[in-house]
Amino acid sequence: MEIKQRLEHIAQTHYHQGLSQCDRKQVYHCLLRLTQELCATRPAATGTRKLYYFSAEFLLGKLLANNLLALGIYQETSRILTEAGHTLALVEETEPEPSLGNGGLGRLAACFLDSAAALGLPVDGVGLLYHYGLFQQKFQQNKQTEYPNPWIQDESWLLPTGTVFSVPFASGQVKAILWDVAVPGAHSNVTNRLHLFDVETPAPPPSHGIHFDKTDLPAHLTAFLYPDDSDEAGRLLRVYQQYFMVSAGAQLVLKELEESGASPDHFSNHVAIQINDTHPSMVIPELIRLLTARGLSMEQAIYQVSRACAYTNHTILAEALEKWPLDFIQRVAPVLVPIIRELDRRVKETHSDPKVAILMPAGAQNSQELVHMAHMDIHYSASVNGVAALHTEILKSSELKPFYLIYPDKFNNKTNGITLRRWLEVCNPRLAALLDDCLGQGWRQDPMELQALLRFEQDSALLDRLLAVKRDNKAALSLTLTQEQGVALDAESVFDIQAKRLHEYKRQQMNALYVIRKYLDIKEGRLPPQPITVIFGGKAAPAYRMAKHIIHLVLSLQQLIDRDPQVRPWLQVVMLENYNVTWAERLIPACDISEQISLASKEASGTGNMKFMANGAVTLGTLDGANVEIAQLVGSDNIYTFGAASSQVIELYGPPMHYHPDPYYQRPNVKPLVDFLLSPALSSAGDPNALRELWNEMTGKDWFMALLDVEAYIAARDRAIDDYGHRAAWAKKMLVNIAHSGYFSSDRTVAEYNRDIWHLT
Ligand code: 26Q
Repeated sequence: MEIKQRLEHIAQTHYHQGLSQCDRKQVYHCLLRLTQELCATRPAATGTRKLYYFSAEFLLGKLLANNLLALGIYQETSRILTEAGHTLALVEETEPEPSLGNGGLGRLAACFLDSAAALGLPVDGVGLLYHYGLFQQKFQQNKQTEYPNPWIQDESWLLPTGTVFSVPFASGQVKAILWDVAVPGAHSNVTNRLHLFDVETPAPPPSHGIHFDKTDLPAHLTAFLYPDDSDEAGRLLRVYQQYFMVSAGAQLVLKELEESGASPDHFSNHVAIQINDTHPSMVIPELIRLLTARGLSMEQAIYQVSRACAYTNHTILAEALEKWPLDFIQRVAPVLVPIIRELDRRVKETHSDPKVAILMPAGAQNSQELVHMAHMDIHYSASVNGVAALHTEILKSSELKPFYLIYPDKFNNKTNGITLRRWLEVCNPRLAALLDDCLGQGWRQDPMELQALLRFEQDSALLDRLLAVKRDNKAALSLTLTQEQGVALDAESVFDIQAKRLHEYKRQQMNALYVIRKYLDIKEGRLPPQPITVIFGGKAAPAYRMAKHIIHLVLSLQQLIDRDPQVRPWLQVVMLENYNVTWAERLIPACDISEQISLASKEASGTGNMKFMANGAVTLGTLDGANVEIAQLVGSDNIYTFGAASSQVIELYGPPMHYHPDPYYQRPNVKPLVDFLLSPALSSAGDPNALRELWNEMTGKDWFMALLDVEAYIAARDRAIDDYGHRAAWAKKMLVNIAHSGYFSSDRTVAEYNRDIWHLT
């Protein structure tokens, strides 16, 4: 049946009326059903091995448009809806965004599922079905407050499977109910799956913000992603969640293996497991447990699991490397404790260096015996990878050096990527159409073909069209922002955007210091070459005090500037509320300057940097993470880099620590900016205590060295904003960035994982 007939049929069956009589929500549900039906008719990808991507997060974003695109019916559906008096883009708006992720690691997992399906590779995701997801961010009194995000509706992408496993907690067996989300592949005919586990009776939403009784289990196991872990109950809950995910996931892996007729004796010939950071690390002892229960010896089980598993590291921040008291695991999943002890015993038998042990005895630093999750992963995996060239080098030469000396062959780099289907084709149809006009459609399947754009570098007509696309996207963003948050933007100004989780190492505070610089300049009559719009988006972890203070600083600046008629025509600051994938899809196509200003060595890769680049923004960044590779590709004329090099930063950290902010703070160009936090002007909009605390931190500690780089940053940013005024030259920079973004396709990244680690086909 044709798409049109099928849609009319679905509308008649469910709503007893034609598509044109349906309201927007009903049209959405018709499309949801049609898409589900079409996905179900496609086979799963097959191969000699199957990869399970275990991740605490899958930051999917809305699925309708991407699924229609993958199924090859986006254009046709759009036309059918127009004929029926609807607009596909408006129908898409009615879809709630799944709330199963938090930041880069979760979005990477979603891009990988999309790419694996497109490449026809047998890759399924395994995770948890969080009912209230990551919190919803609201601003009150210029501060972040958190609310649950109940995103699951009766009709959704979640498919019941009927599959149930039993997870053996210390407190008793808990049922894990399996739900699936279909992942159709573009350019392939397959549908892969994302497997999400839930408890049998999930808790209702909490009545006071995101606060709930963390000991009320199992109902709350799947309530929130990353529940507050500032107390012991919260940390225990994280261990409960992790074990629930990996135990159910491991049982699913073995069920599918057994159904395929293969023997657990040859587990690793058929199964590969990617461990996305350390949150799923307990899958290693859990699989060993389940394989020994099926008759393998400890020796055989360890061998099979170590050959199947691979570990991806996403951070070198020491505080983000998970170490759990063994006692927690004893209290949650005692069945794992003897296995972890055995894994540790074997390590200690061969390696005397205490730095590579899995179990760290209670001692001066820690009151309890700790399990170092990353260490377990490295010893008992076949591969350890970093997520950008610089990151992998830092892992090898410093953070994980003792491990690299033991296992040089395990270490490898897989520079992150993004799916250009979502991050260009779907989110920026104007640019996609222009690229089709210039290059044909081949770039959609092979993004390296975008390089052919370089032939148009001198083509002023094309450059003008590129600028027109950007202007239209900026106007569209302004409209949406006005409708949804009551903020109008000046589409003729330069749009400078920093959108990412709030963290001191990402240095949103340094961006704010630039805003203060401009504010003071304008007050003193020094006007910028053109009006500047600075947009921030991002959530702070609810218990991360300084990150919340930085949001408060930005919101206070926003209010101060909005109310100042002298400054406002030249400078606008917007802290967008509840930044998520949907907002990213609107912001990124509208960006001129992409802020990627982490302290060098601290951002493992970044993936927003790649998305902005592919949409014709020019990066202003440090030589950190994948910025280094962007700089190599586009050349120094087409990126603005500044700041201390990663090697210098690593030196400064010591030990001993060689950095103190004071000498930088005392500089005449720096002090007034930082001291503005204490000014009566800002205090009129903000909370003096919060701003004072932030000032204390910035002048007394400045752990991520914002004051070290701030002068170089201001100079580089001024230069970028000056250059923006030279429209033709700027358009060339945009073009060069788009032309080189093909390398950052996650299709390339996933193909590399398959070639070097997974060996699926
Ligand atoms: C750690 C300890 C206890 C509880 C939670 C955590 C925790 C939670 C989330 C640790 C890390 C995360 C998320 C990390 C993350 O998103 N990392 C990003 O991964 C991207 C994909 O590789 C990179 O591009 C980013 O540079 C990296 O920051």
